[in-house]
Amino acid sequence: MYNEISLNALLNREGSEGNNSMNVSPRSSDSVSLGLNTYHDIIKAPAVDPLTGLCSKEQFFLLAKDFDRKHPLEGVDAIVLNYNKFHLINELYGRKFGDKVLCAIADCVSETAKEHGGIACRYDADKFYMYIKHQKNYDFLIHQVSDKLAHMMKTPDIRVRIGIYPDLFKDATIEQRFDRAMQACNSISKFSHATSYEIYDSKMHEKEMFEARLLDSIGSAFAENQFSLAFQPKYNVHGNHPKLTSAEVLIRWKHPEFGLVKPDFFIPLFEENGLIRQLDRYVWREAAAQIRRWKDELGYSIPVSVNVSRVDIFDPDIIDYLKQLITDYGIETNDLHLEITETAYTDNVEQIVSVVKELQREGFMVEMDDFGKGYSSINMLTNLPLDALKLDIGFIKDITENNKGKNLLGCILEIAKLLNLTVIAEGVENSKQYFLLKNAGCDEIQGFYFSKPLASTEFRNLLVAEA
Ligand code: G
Ligand code: G
Ligand code: MN
Repeated sequence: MYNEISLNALLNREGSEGNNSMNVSPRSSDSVSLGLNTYHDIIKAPAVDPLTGLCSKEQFFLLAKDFDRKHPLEGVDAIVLNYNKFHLINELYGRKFGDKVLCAIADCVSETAKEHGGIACRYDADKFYMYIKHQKNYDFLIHQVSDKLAHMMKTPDIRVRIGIYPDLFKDATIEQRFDRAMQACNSISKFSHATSYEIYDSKMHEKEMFEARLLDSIGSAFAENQFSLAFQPKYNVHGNHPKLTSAEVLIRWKHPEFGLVKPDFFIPLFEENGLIRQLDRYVWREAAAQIRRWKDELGYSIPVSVNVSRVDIFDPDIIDYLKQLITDYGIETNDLHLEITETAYTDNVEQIVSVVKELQREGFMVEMDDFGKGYSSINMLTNLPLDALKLDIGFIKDITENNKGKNLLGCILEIAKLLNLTVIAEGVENSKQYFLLKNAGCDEIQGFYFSKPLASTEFRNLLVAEA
């Protein structure tokens, strides 16, 4: 039934019945009046998605563009539908059933698009796109693309995250509009329990523009030394008096226009476009140089830990680069500790295990950062090469008021002792938290209770004062 595409092409005014929708069959030139080039492109592009019979995404974009060309003043909406946890349906009920559900979704989505004078396609896997006439209200989507389906298929409730880009800014290309709809879609939590939609708004637009300008200024940031290192003290709390023993290096960006930009904001941006590798290498080199300077000035080494992005783990030269740093500055591998975020371990277990094993063989100390933030698993801990565990700030936050948290802390510390891991608590802000963590057996403590991150000279002064 799907060999001949009969999709409701957009709002072609030459179409029949006075409404501005019509059927487009890309294989018969008489039923559609497109420009010659477009027509050529359309027949060259794969026509259908073989599983669902919806038009292919290539066709979809060509038809949407063609509509825009013909109806520059018509309001339209770009809509992205992301069906949650679809792989679970495959796993629980088998692929064949999964395929059936996808076809049912395709029918629902394409019917909805048709009813609103538009077209639909399956973008990939369980992601669908719709391009429809501009709507004033989108509540109908919830029923049309999820409730109705769940009814039809009797599947476990199917949740959809829906992102919408209404045609407000006439300057955007079709691809940009769908990217923005996708951004709106991604702003809905993956863990949301109901089907919901989000409309791309001016706040998202501003954020996007800000990010673009930040990315644009990265080149001059390196050239003009806008990045600097802050050192947050880490105290060993075994004895009666806490002892300042090391620091975590945190990057700071002093932007000439935006002021101090927080790493929480720009690290993910740098990770997305791969620049994180350059940034982290810069930080590691500066940290190694600082370890050297303190060694010369004080006569002893102060180990510091640097953050290693999950992206760095895929850098084939990471080990050689770090080894070279040690040689260049004449320091020891155990002076430079490496903090690797917990989610890097869950994302790509095999890669990380081999890289971390090699780093440890070379003598580097490896700390798992943000432990307790993601899907921490005890099994993961026993199987991974590691020297230290850094408890996530979120875990510490309400630990003094939370009995479950206290018990869990006890368990984690017991397991850590069995595995010979040092346990570091970060984000410790007050004496109540401090004493609870110290008495429970944490080895090191970092946080505002002792000190905020400091400039290198301030950190040195503190070292000297406490020696
Ligand atoms: O203190 P602060 O707001 O600086 O840190 C925010 C987050 O940014 C932390 O999760 C920290 O791990 C990360 N971060 C800080 N400095 C660096 C760095 O040099 N490289 C990487 N990859 N992450 C960093
Ligand atoms: O790399 P990591 O995710 O561990 O980075 C630590 C982050 O926590 C940094 O942003 C640092 O500035 C911040 N931080 C450090 N100590 C405290 C603290 O005691 N309280 C709070 N709220 N934040 C802290
Ligand atoms: Mn860290």
